[in-house]
Amino acid sequence: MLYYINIIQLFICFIHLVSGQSQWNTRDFMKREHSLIKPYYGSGIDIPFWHFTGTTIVTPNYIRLTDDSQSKRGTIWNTVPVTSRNWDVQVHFKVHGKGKDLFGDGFAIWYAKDNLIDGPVFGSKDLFQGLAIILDTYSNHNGPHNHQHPYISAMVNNGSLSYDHDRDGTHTQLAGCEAKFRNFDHDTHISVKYERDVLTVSTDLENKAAWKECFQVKEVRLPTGYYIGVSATTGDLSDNHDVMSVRFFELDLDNDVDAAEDRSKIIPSASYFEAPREHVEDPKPGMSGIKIFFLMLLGSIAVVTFVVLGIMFYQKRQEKSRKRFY
Ligand SMILES: *[C@@H]1O[C@H](CO)[C@@H](O)[C@H](O)[C@H]1NC(C)=O
Ligand SMILES: [Ca+2]
Repeated sequence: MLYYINIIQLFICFIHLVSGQSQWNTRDFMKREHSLIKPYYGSGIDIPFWHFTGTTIVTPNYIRLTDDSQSKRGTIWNTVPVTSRNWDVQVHFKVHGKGKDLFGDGFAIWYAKDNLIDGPVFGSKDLFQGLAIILDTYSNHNGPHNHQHPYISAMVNNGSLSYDHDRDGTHTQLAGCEAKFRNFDHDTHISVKYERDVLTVSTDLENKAAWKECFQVKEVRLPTGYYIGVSATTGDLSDNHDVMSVRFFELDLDNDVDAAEDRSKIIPSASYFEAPREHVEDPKPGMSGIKIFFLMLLGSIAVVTFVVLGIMFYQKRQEKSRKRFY
């Protein structure tokens, strides 16, 4: 019997493997010069095509951008500009730490003009040019929020917009989705696909080897010649932010009429921003206890007076009617 169950399990595993692979790598091919896969080191002391800065450390099995301690900032950047117009970047990552309710800050996947410049936006520079996919684990906003964290969002910037941490970037995001991606034992993946100016972000967080769409945005215009990167930070709160692999697929599209257009000089732009959110004011400072007490006292006095007056009025009328009766 035990033997029989084992065979079934093995078979299920096999099906998972096969179906998983067929869903992932289709006819698109991985470009080695934009990918980061094990073993990370080539023959020399450098990782071919990649540089890292800050607290990033490279181990045989993962690249740790930050460990689970405060005030860390680490990045890893591809050093070869992307010439493909249509692509899919798949990042195998792991965010984990001892914090059960408090952890942060998160990490970002970049397609940006400037690589290797550290800064305050999840480890990389603000006022960037390009695309940021932000996996924000900590909600900085004190007031009511329209979504839960962890939260994945996209921001496209021509260098003029500043990422606002206090609002968790909600005023500059194109779209977003809630996604619990922390502290899993199984593998977690994200795919950032840019195809015919449509940006699609999907995740595989449930160990199903299948992509689940997080959001899709049309009419996103990104130039060629930018760099792929991943960066992370911790602040007062922390997490381990690990990258296991980055796989870059050039998408081979049939009849791509625009393929000949030179996109190297265009400025990053997006037509659709998320519908402006209802602007929720932060709560006003509450009334002091004494004020509330006096208001309630005044209220009770008013009620009592009203009731007493009512009773007096009623009695007077009764008296009057009695007098009339006799
Ligand atoms: C840059 O983006 C801002 C905000 O979306 C926009 O107002 C501005 O016109 C853009 N500048 C250029 C040069 O495209
Ligand atoms: Ca945040």
